[in-house]
Amino acid sequence: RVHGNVSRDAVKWTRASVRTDASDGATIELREVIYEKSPEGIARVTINRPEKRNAFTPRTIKEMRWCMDDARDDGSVGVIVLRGMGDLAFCSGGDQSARGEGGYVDAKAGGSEHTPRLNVLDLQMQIRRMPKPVIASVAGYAVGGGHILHMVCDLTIAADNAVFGQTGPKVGSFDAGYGSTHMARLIGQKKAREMWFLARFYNAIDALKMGLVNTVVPLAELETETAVWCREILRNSPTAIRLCKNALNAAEDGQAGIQDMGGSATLLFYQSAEGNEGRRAFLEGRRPDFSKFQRFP
Ligand code: S0N
Repeated sequence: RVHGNVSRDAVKWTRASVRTDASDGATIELREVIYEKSPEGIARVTINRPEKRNAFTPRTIKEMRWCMDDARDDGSVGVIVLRGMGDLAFCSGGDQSARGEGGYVDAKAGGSEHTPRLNVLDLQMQIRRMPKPVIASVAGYAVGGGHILHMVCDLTIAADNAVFGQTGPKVGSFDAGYGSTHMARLIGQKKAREMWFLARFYNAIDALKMGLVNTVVPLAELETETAVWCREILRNSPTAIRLCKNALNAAEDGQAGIQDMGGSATLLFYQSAEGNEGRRAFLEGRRPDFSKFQRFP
């Protein structure tokens, strides 16, 4: 009864929107990303640029960040899926046609989006700090900055047509942050150096053997298998999962990781009788009485 199989039924997706902070509740136009939610608590962010193998522009990243923010704040969401539109690519990294002389610019948009920026690093941090699991569901190419996006997700489910690799040394870019250091944690120093220095591509089975992905399934089963993993997560304790993610990150992220885990601890303490005794005493203008709270061994 406790460990029974979860349903393999299709997920009932509904298009979701992201609201601005404006009091009229206006929604933001999503042009390069599709955002969906299911009643069972799954949010799905799809990079929708299949004609470019789902390469991202600064605008794509901005839209993904809005969706991730919404998924974080929505208490009905327990797990987030990240994928690319179509079977050919999860994401092919930064859109090279949007790469100006000094970095990525969104030529189609006006205003500040003409400023070169590397906002994908903010998205990486956001996924790391998301207090809910983020699952990369990978069909086709996950290369360049797209490969790093799947690596910073908590779990990766790969279709058997998935291809992984870094292209930076070929196209004049690199990620000296998580893209290098987290990769080395995942697959080891020698393999990470191989992946970056040679810029080879690896198939799904190679990726599984290297510890880059959690499982490989036939392409036709990718969506179902991703749903099953989401459902298994959703029936487990959200707080236990949150703290485990905090701890696993903290071992790598130093002070920033400890701060994130500290935030979760404070969140729990605020909900305790002991935490509330301090708050109530202050509001009631009396000395707090912590004597009734046990000093656990
Ligand atoms: C993905 C590949 C292997 C697919 O090959 P395939 O199937 O033969 O298709 P193609 O014919 O090559 O592509 C189809 C159409 O899609 C366009 N396209 C594909 N990828 C991109 C791309 N990344 N940018 C722009 N366009 C792309 C093709 O041009 C083609 O268009 P048409 O039909 O009009 O000819 C293959 O396409 C490939 O190798 N792609 C390039 C992969 C790549 O080098 N990506 C960039 C790597 N660098 C980054 O991602 C850096 C960004 C980053 O994440 C980062 C991280 C840390 C710090 C900074 C940054 C930063 O932002 O710079």
